[in-house]
Amino acid sequence: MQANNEAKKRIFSGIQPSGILTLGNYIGALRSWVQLQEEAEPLYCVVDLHALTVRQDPAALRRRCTDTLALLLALGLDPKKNILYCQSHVSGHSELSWLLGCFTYMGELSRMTQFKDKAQRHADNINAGLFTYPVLMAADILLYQTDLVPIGADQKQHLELTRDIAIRFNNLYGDVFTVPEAYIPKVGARIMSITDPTRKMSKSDEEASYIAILDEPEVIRRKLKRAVTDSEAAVYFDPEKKPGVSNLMSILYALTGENLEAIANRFQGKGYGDLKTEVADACVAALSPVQAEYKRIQADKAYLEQVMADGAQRASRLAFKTLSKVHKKLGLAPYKL
Ligand code: ATP
Ligand code: LTN
Repeated sequence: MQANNEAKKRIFSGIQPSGILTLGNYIGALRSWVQLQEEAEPLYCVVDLHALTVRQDPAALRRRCTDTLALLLALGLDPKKNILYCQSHVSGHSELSWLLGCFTYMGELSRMTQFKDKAQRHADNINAGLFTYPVLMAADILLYQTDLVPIGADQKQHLELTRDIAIRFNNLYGDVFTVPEAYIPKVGARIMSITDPTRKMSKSDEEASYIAILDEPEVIRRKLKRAVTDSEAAVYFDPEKKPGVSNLMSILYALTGENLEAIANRFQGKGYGDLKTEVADACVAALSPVQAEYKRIQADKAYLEQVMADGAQRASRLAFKTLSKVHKKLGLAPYKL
Protein backbone atom coordinates (compact mmCIF):
# COMPACT_ATOMS: atom_id res chain seq x y z
CA MET A 1 0.00 0.00 0.00
CA GLN A 2 2.74 2.39 1.06
CA ALA A 3 4.88 1.62 -2.00
CA ASN A 4 1.91 2.06 -4.28
CA ASN A 5 1.07 5.44 -2.79
CA GLU A 6 4.63 6.56 -3.18
CA ALA A 7 4.59 5.70 -6.88
CA LYS A 8 1.59 7.97 -7.40
CA LYS A 9 2.13 11.63 -8.03
CA ARG A 10 1.11 14.49 -5.75
CA ILE A 11 -1.08 16.92 -7.70
CA PHE A 12 -1.88 20.51 -6.76
CA SER A 13 -3.69 23.24 -8.65
CA GLY A 14 -5.61 26.41 -7.93
CA ILE A 15 -8.37 28.51 -9.42
CA GLN A 16 -9.34 32.09 -8.61
CA PRO A 17 -12.89 32.90 -7.53
CA SER A 18 -12.56 36.11 -9.55
CA GLY A 19 -15.61 35.59 -11.77
CA ILE A 20 -17.72 33.02 -13.54
CA LEU A 21 -15.61 30.11 -14.70
CA THR A 22 -15.16 29.88 -18.45
CA LEU A 23 -14.76 27.34 -21.20
CA GLY A 24 -11.05 28.30 -21.14
CA ASN A 25 -10.77 27.26 -17.48
CA TYR A 26 -12.64 24.05 -18.29
CA ILE A 27 -10.65 22.95 -21.34
CA GLY A 28 -7.27 24.33 -20.19
CA ALA A 29 -7.30 23.13 -16.59
CA LEU A 30 -10.43 21.69 -14.96
CA ARG A 31 -10.78 18.76 -17.33
CA SER A 32 -7.25 17.67 -16.43
CA TRP A 33 -8.11 17.96 -12.74
CA VAL A 34 -10.93 15.47 -13.16
CA GLN A 35 -8.72 13.12 -15.21
CA LEU A 36 -5.97 13.24 -12.60
CA GLN A 37 -8.12 12.47 -9.58
CA GLU A 38 -7.02 8.84 -9.56
CA GLU A 39 -3.51 9.98 -8.64
CA ALA A 40 -2.50 10.32 -4.98
CA GLU A 41 -5.04 12.54 -3.20
CA PRO A 42 -4.82 15.70 -5.36
CA LEU A 43 -5.30 19.10 -3.74
CA TYR A 44 -7.49 21.58 -5.60
CA CYS A 45 -7.70 24.99 -4.05
CA VAL A 46 -9.99 28.00 -4.54
CA VAL A 47 -7.35 30.72 -4.35
CA ASP A 48 -9.29 33.58 -2.79
CA LEU A 49 -6.12 35.32 -1.53
CA HIS A 50 -4.87 35.58 -5.11
CA ALA A 51 -8.19 37.11 -6.17
CA LEU A 52 -7.59 40.03 -3.75
CA THR A 53 -4.83 41.37 -6.01
CA VAL A 54 -7.63 43.12 -7.88
CA ARG A 55 -10.49 44.85 -6.03
CA GLN A 56 -13.33 42.49 -5.10
CA ASP A 57 -16.76 43.11 -3.67
CA PRO A 58 -16.70 41.20 -0.32
CA ALA A 59 -20.20 39.72 -0.60
CA ALA A 60 -19.63 38.64 -4.19
CA LEU A 61 -16.23 37.13 -3.38
CA ARG A 62 -17.70 35.14 -0.48
CA ARG A 63 -20.45 33.79 -2.72
CA ARG A 64 -18.04 32.97 -5.55
CA CYS A 65 -15.78 30.89 -3.29
CA THR A 66 -18.63 28.52 -2.46
CA ASP A 67 -19.95 28.61 -6.02
CA THR A 68 -16.51 27.70 -7.37
CA LEU A 69 -16.31 24.76 -5.00
CA ALA A 70 -19.81 23.66 -6.09
CA LEU A 71 -18.68 23.80 -9.69
CA LEU A 72 -15.61 21.67 -8.98
CA LEU A 73 -17.88 19.06 -7.43
CA ALA A 74 -20.34 19.31 -10.35
CA LEU A 75 -17.49 18.67 -12.78
CA GLY A 76 -17.01 15.31 -11.09
CA LEU A 77 -14.28 15.88 -8.50
CA ASP A 78 -14.89 13.47 -5.67
CA PRO A 79 -14.26 15.06 -2.22
CA LYS A 80 -13.13 11.68 -0.90
CA LYS A 81 -10.40 11.29 -3.51
CA ASN A 82 -9.41 14.97 -3.63
CA ILE A 83 -8.70 17.63 -1.04
CA LEU A 84 -10.97 20.52 -2.04
CA TYR A 85 -10.62 23.70 -0.03
CA CYS A 86 -10.26 27.41 0.19
CA GLN A 87 -6.78 29.00 0.28
CA SER A 88 -7.53 31.47 3.11
CA HIS A 89 -8.54 28.57 5.38
CA VAL A 90 -4.98 27.22 5.46
CA SER A 91 -2.69 29.91 6.88
CA GLY A 92 0.41 28.00 5.76
CA HIS A 93 -0.01 29.44 2.25
CA SER A 94 0.54 33.02 3.42
CA GLU A 95 3.28 32.01 5.80
CA LEU A 96 5.33 30.10 3.25
CA SER A 97 4.73 32.92 0.79
CA TRP A 98 6.56 35.34 3.10
CA LEU A 99 9.44 32.93 3.57
CA LEU A 100 9.81 32.25 -0.16
CA GLY A 101 9.57 35.97 -0.92
CA CYS A 102 12.96 36.28 0.76
CA PHE A 103 14.34 33.91 -1.89
CA THR A 104 12.77 35.58 -4.93
CA TYR A 105 14.33 38.47 -6.84
CA MET A 106 12.58 41.67 -7.88
CA GLY A 107 13.99 41.15 -11.38
CA GLU A 108 12.32 37.76 -11.67
CA LEU A 109 8.95 39.15 -10.62
CA SER A 110 9.21 42.11 -13.00
CA ARG A 111 9.55 39.73 -15.93
CA MET A 112 6.20 37.99 -15.29
CA THR A 113 3.88 38.65 -18.22
CA GLN A 114 0.71 38.25 -16.11
CA PHE A 115 1.96 41.06 -13.83
CA LYS A 116 2.72 43.31 -16.80
CA ASP A 117 -0.67 42.54 -18.33
CA LYS A 118 -2.68 43.05 -15.13
CA ALA A 119 -0.72 46.17 -14.17
CA GLN A 120 -1.73 47.63 -17.52
CA ARG A 121 -5.37 46.67 -17.10
CA HIS A 122 -5.56 47.93 -13.50
CA ALA A 123 -3.28 50.94 -13.79
CA ASP A 124 -5.02 52.63 -10.83
CA ASN A 125 -4.18 49.74 -8.49
CA ILE A 126 -0.72 48.30 -9.12
CA ASN A 127 -0.36 46.94 -5.59
CA ALA A 128 2.49 44.93 -4.07
CA GLY A 129 0.26 41.83 -3.97
CA LEU A 130 -0.10 41.91 -7.74
CA PHE A 131 3.69 41.99 -7.97
CA THR A 132 4.33 39.18 -5.46
CA TYR A 133 1.39 37.08 -6.71
CA PRO A 134 3.73 34.41 -8.20
CA VAL A 135 5.45 33.93 -4.83
CA LEU A 136 2.12 33.03 -3.23
CA MET A 137 1.50 30.66 -6.13
CA ALA A 138 4.92 29.06 -5.55
CA ALA A 139 4.01 28.69 -1.86
CA ASP A 140 0.69 27.02 -2.77
CA ILE A 141 2.53 24.43 -4.80
CA LEU A 142 5.66 23.84 -2.71
CA LEU A 143 3.70 23.60 0.55
CA TYR A 144 2.47 20.14 -0.48
CA GLN A 145 5.62 18.67 -2.07
CA THR A 146 3.75 18.71 -5.37
CA ASP A 147 4.96 16.66 -8.35
CA LEU A 148 2.49 17.80 -11.02
CA VAL A 149 0.55 21.03 -11.55
CA PRO A 150 -2.30 20.89 -14.11
CA ILE A 151 -2.59 24.40 -15.61
CA GLY A 152 -3.34 26.26 -18.83
CA ALA A 153 -0.43 27.56 -20.94
CA ASP A 154 -0.69 31.09 -19.46
CA GLN A 155 0.60 29.79 -16.10
CA LYS A 156 3.74 28.13 -17.49
CA GLN A 157 5.96 31.09 -16.65
CA HIS A 158 4.76 31.12 -13.02
CA LEU A 159 5.46 27.41 -12.76
CA GLU A 160 8.99 27.91 -14.07
CA LEU A 161 9.58 30.56 -11.43
CA THR A 162 8.24 28.14 -8.79
CA ARG A 163 10.78 25.58 -9.93
CA ASP A 164 13.59 28.14 -9.81
CA ILE A 165 12.65 29.14 -6.26
CA ALA A 166 12.49 25.49 -5.16
CA ILE A 167 15.86 24.66 -6.71
CA ARG A 168 17.45 27.79 -5.21
CA PHE A 169 16.12 26.92 -1.76
CA ASN A 170 17.19 23.27 -2.05
CA ASN A 171 20.69 24.32 -3.12
CA LEU A 172 21.00 26.40 0.02
CA TYR A 173 19.34 24.12 2.58
CA GLY A 174 19.31 20.57 1.19
CA ASP A 175 16.35 18.73 -0.31
CA VAL A 176 13.42 20.56 1.24
CA PHE A 177 11.02 20.94 -1.68
CA THR A 178 9.93 18.63 -4.46
CA VAL A 179 10.58 20.42 -7.76
CA PRO A 180 7.19 20.38 -9.54
CA GLU A 181 6.37 19.94 -13.21
CA ALA A 182 3.65 21.59 -15.25
CA TYR A 183 0.90 19.42 -16.73
CA ILE A 184 -0.41 21.37 -19.75
CA PRO A 185 -2.97 19.77 -22.10
CA LYS A 186 -1.84 19.20 -25.70
CA VAL A 187 -5.09 20.58 -27.09
CA GLY A 188 -6.82 23.69 -25.74
CA ALA A 189 -4.10 24.94 -23.39
CA ARG A 190 -4.90 28.49 -24.48
CA ILE A 191 -8.49 29.16 -25.49
CA MET A 192 -8.86 32.65 -26.93
CA SER A 193 -11.53 35.30 -26.40
CA ILE A 194 -14.39 34.99 -28.90
CA THR A 195 -14.64 38.76 -29.39
CA ASP A 196 -10.87 39.35 -29.62
CA PRO A 197 -9.18 36.06 -30.58
CA THR A 198 -5.71 37.57 -30.17
CA ARG A 199 -6.29 37.60 -26.38
CA LYS A 200 -6.78 34.78 -23.89
CA MET A 201 -10.38 34.02 -22.93
CA SER A 202 -10.64 35.49 -19.44
CA LYS A 203 -13.40 35.53 -16.86
CA SER A 204 -12.50 39.07 -15.86
CA ASP A 205 -13.23 40.40 -19.37
CA GLU A 206 -16.59 41.53 -20.75
CA GLU A 207 -19.30 38.86 -20.82
CA ALA A 208 -19.58 38.56 -24.60
CA SER A 209 -15.90 37.56 -24.81
CA TYR A 210 -16.22 34.25 -23.01
CA ILE A 211 -18.42 31.18 -22.80
CA ALA A 212 -19.16 30.53 -19.14
CA ILE A 213 -19.41 26.94 -17.97
CA LEU A 214 -22.85 27.88 -16.63
CA ASP A 215 -24.14 29.70 -19.74
CA GLU A 216 -27.56 28.46 -20.87
CA PRO A 217 -27.62 26.74 -24.31
CA GLU A 218 -29.28 29.71 -26.01
CA VAL A 219 -26.68 32.09 -24.55
CA ILE A 220 -23.86 29.86 -25.80
CA ARG A 221 -25.41 29.80 -29.29
CA ARG A 222 -25.95 33.55 -29.34
CA LYS A 223 -22.41 34.32 -28.19
CA LEU A 224 -20.85 31.94 -30.69
CA LYS A 225 -22.93 33.30 -33.57
CA ARG A 226 -21.27 36.65 -32.89
CA ALA A 227 -17.78 35.19 -32.49
CA VAL A 228 -15.19 37.23 -34.40
CA THR A 229 -13.74 35.37 -37.42
CA ASP A 230 -12.33 36.83 -40.68
CA SER A 231 -13.50 37.66 -44.19
CA GLU A 232 -11.89 34.76 -46.07
CA ALA A 233 -14.72 32.23 -45.60
CA ALA A 234 -12.43 29.18 -45.56
CA VAL A 235 -12.02 26.80 -42.61
CA TYR A 236 -8.40 25.90 -41.92
CA PHE A 237 -6.04 26.13 -38.96
CA ASP A 238 -3.67 29.09 -38.92
CA PRO A 239 -3.61 30.87 -35.53
CA GLU A 240 -1.51 33.75 -36.93
CA LYS A 241 -3.60 34.57 -39.96
CA LYS A 242 -6.95 33.24 -38.77
CA PRO A 243 -7.02 33.47 -34.95
CA GLY A 244 -10.84 33.42 -34.66
CA VAL A 245 -11.46 30.39 -36.88
CA SER A 246 -8.45 28.55 -35.43
CA ASN A 247 -9.79 29.14 -31.92
CA LEU A 248 -13.20 27.71 -32.87
CA MET A 249 -11.48 24.70 -34.44
CA SER A 250 -9.38 24.14 -31.30
CA ILE A 251 -12.49 24.25 -29.11
CA LEU A 252 -14.18 21.68 -31.36
CA TYR A 253 -11.06 19.47 -31.31
CA ALA A 254 -10.77 19.70 -27.52
CA LEU A 255 -14.43 18.86 -26.95
CA THR A 256 -15.00 16.16 -29.57
CA GLY A 257 -11.55 14.69 -30.21
CA GLU A 258 -11.89 15.23 -33.98
CA ASN A 259 -8.48 16.50 -35.12
CA LEU A 260 -7.85 19.80 -36.89
CA GLU A 261 -7.17 18.28 -40.31
CA ALA A 262 -10.37 16.24 -40.23
CA ILE A 263 -12.35 19.33 -39.19
CA ALA A 264 -10.82 21.40 -42.03
CA ASN A 265 -11.64 18.67 -44.58
CA ARG A 266 -15.19 18.27 -43.37
CA PHE A 267 -15.87 22.00 -43.57
CA GLN A 268 -14.54 22.47 -47.11
CA GLY A 269 -17.09 24.50 -49.05
CA LYS A 270 -19.09 25.26 -45.91
CA GLY A 271 -19.35 28.64 -44.18
CA TYR A 272 -18.41 29.88 -40.74
CA GLY A 273 -22.08 29.70 -39.69
CA ASP A 274 -21.93 25.89 -39.85
CA LEU A 275 -18.70 25.80 -37.88
CA LYS A 276 -20.16 28.06 -35.17
CA THR A 277 -23.27 25.88 -34.90
CA GLU A 278 -21.16 22.75 -34.43
CA VAL A 279 -18.97 24.41 -31.83
CA ALA A 280 -22.10 25.55 -29.98
CA ASP A 281 -23.54 21.99 -30.10
CA ALA A 282 -20.30 20.58 -28.70
CA CYS A 283 -20.24 23.17 -25.89
CA VAL A 284 -23.86 22.52 -24.96
CA ALA A 285 -23.29 18.73 -24.96
CA ALA A 286 -20.22 19.07 -22.71
CA LEU A 287 -21.63 21.67 -20.32
CA SER A 288 -25.34 20.79 -19.89
CA PRO A 289 -24.75 17.80 -17.56
CA VAL A 290 -22.39 19.92 -15.43
CA GLN A 291 -24.99 22.68 -15.15
CA ALA A 292 -27.71 20.33 -13.92
CA GLU A 293 -25.39 18.85 -11.31
CA TYR A 294 -24.22 22.31 -10.25
CA LYS A 295 -27.78 23.47 -9.50
CA ARG A 296 -28.30 20.44 -7.27
CA ILE A 297 -25.04 20.79 -5.34
CA GLN A 298 -25.11 24.56 -5.03
CA ALA A 299 -28.43 24.40 -3.19
CA ASP A 300 -26.89 22.21 -0.46
CA LYS A 301 -24.97 24.80 1.57
CA ALA A 302 -24.39 22.49 4.55
CA TYR A 303 -22.73 19.91 2.32
CA LEU A 304 -20.50 22.54 0.70
CA GLU A 305 -19.43 23.90 4.08
CA GLN A 306 -18.59 20.42 5.26
CA VAL A 307 -16.51 19.61 2.15
CA MET A 308 -14.64 22.90 2.55
CA ALA A 309 -13.95 22.42 6.26
CA ASP A 310 -12.84 18.83 5.78
CA GLY A 311 -10.54 19.84 2.89
CA ALA A 312 -8.96 22.64 4.94
CA GLN A 313 -8.27 20.28 7.81
CA ARG A 314 -6.62 17.67 5.61
CA ALA A 315 -4.59 20.30 3.75
CA SER A 316 -3.45 21.95 7.01
CA ARG A 317 -1.99 18.68 8.26
CA LEU A 318 0.11 18.30 5.10
CA ALA A 319 1.10 21.97 5.12
CA PHE A 320 2.31 21.76 8.71
CA LYS A 321 4.82 19.04 7.81
CA THR A 322 6.50 21.16 5.12
CA LEU A 323 6.43 24.34 7.21
CA SER A 324 8.06 22.66 10.21
CA LYS A 325 10.84 21.44 7.96
CA VAL A 326 11.32 24.89 6.41
CA HIS A 327 11.40 26.63 9.83
CA LYS A 328 14.03 24.23 11.04
CA LYS A 329 16.21 24.58 7.95
CA LEU A 330 16.02 28.38 8.04
CA GLY A 331 16.99 28.50 11.70
CA LEU A 332 13.78 30.04 13.02
CA ALA A 333 13.62 29.62 16.79
CA PRO A 334 11.80 26.43 17.79
CA TYR A 335 8.78 26.83 20.04
CA LYS A 336 6.85 24.40 22.18
CA LEU A 337 3.31 24.96 23.39
P1 ATP B 1 -8.54 35.90 -14.72
O1 ATP B 1 -8.96 35.91 -16.15
O2 ATP B 1 -9.53 36.46 -13.77
O3 ATP B 1 -7.15 36.41 -14.50
P2 ATP B 1 -8.03 33.15 -15.07
O4 ATP B 1 -9.24 32.41 -15.54
O5 ATP B 1 -6.93 33.41 -16.01
O6 ATP B 1 -8.52 34.43 -14.31
P3 ATP B 1 -7.79 31.20 -12.97
O7 ATP B 1 -9.23 31.14 -12.75
O8 ATP B 1 -7.02 31.18 -11.72
O9 ATP B 1 -7.35 32.46 -13.83
O10 ATP B 1 -7.33 30.03 -13.91
C1 ATP B 1 -7.53 28.69 -13.55
C2 ATP B 1 -6.89 27.80 -14.57
O11 ATP B 1 -7.51 27.96 -15.85
C3 ATP B 1 -5.40 28.07 -14.77
O12 ATP B 1 -4.72 26.84 -14.80
C4 ATP B 1 -5.33 28.75 -16.11
O13 ATP B 1 -4.12 28.50 -16.77
C5 ATP B 1 -6.50 28.12 -16.84
N1 ATP B 1 -7.01 29.02 -17.88
C6 ATP B 1 -7.52 30.26 -17.68
N2 ATP B 1 -7.89 30.82 -18.84
C7 ATP B 1 -7.60 29.91 -19.81
C8 ATP B 1 -7.76 29.90 -21.24
N3 ATP B 1 -8.28 30.91 -21.88
N4 ATP B 1 -7.36 28.79 -21.91
C9 ATP B 1 -6.83 27.73 -21.26
N5 ATP B 1 -6.65 27.67 -19.92
C10 ATP B 1 -7.04 28.74 -19.20
N1 LTN C 1 -2.05 31.80 -10.85
C1 LTN C 1 -3.12 30.96 -11.28
C2 LTN C 1 -3.97 30.46 -10.13
C3 LTN C 1 -3.17 29.75 -9.13
C4 LTN C 1 -2.57 28.47 -9.27
C5 LTN C 1 -1.89 28.23 -8.03
C6 LTN C 1 -2.53 27.52 -10.29
C7 LTN C 1 -2.82 30.22 -7.90
N2 LTN C 1 -2.09 29.30 -7.24
C8 LTN C 1 -1.16 27.06 -7.83
C9 LTN C 1 -1.79 26.34 -10.06
C10 LTN C 1 -1.13 26.13 -8.87
C11 LTN C 1 -3.93 31.74 -12.30
O1 LTN C 1 -3.90 32.94 -12.33
N3 LTN C 1 -4.63 31.07 -13.12
